[in-house]
Amino acid sequence: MGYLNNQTGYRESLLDNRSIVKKNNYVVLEPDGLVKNVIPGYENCDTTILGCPEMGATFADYLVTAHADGKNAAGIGGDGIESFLYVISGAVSVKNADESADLTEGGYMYSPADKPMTFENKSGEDAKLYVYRRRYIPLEGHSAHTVVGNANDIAYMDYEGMTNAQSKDLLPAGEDLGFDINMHFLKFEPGASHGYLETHIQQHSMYFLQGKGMYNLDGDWMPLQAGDYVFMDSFVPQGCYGVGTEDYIYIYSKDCNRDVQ
Ligand code: UGY
Ligand code: MN
Repeated sequence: MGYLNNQTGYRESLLDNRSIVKKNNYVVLEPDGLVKNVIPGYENCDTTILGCPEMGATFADYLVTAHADGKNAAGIGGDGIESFLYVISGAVSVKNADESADLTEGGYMYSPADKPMTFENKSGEDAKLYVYRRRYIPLEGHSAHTVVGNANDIAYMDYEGMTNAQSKDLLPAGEDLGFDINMHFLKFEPGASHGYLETHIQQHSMYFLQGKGMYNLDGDWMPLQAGDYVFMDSFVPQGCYGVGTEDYIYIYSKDCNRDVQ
């Protein structure tokens, strides 16, 4: 076992890591394996690319730790790319051509494809951010608009007739065809599950915010928990149940409101 360095703690990490990469199918990235990427525009930030076209995703998403004075002043998105930023912890200020806002935990901004979004951490403490960007698919007669909100201010709704599984929508894509993506929360009480194994054309990115569960991805049962990330390609069979003592919650993206490209 000479190739495993058990003096620095790497040994356990190498043996225990649950990450799995099946390109054009599903990808699980657990926090232990994430590496920092240098990305032009991000200053004083630790930034990791998660979902990306290299996996088969039609989007790119990122986990960003913005240190004190960390920022992206060059702007995320614009030139046909829509963007979304969610505050996992800490606080940042965000801005686009329409609006500026001070976001705290649970806060988010969606910025349409013609409006780059900037952020800056003026709080003096680290802020952990989830950032998503995707090439917008226009629809004649409709357009998306800037949305600023906080997930904590949005009530959960029963999910597909169940009371022990609930969801909330962060963007108004259900009422407005101008939006070609939505961002949702799903919450499962311990023991609660999807009502069926889903198969659908939409891709997902998922970041697990709380709790533990067992997730079926293309027939593989995976233990997934807070801090984990998942990319799912189109038609990956998917479903989960919550385990443990606290609710199992994740934020996820889902493309919507467009025909097959
Ligand atoms: O909306 C969804 O497709 C969602 N229920 N998928 C999932 O949680 N894997
Ligand atoms: Mn789904």
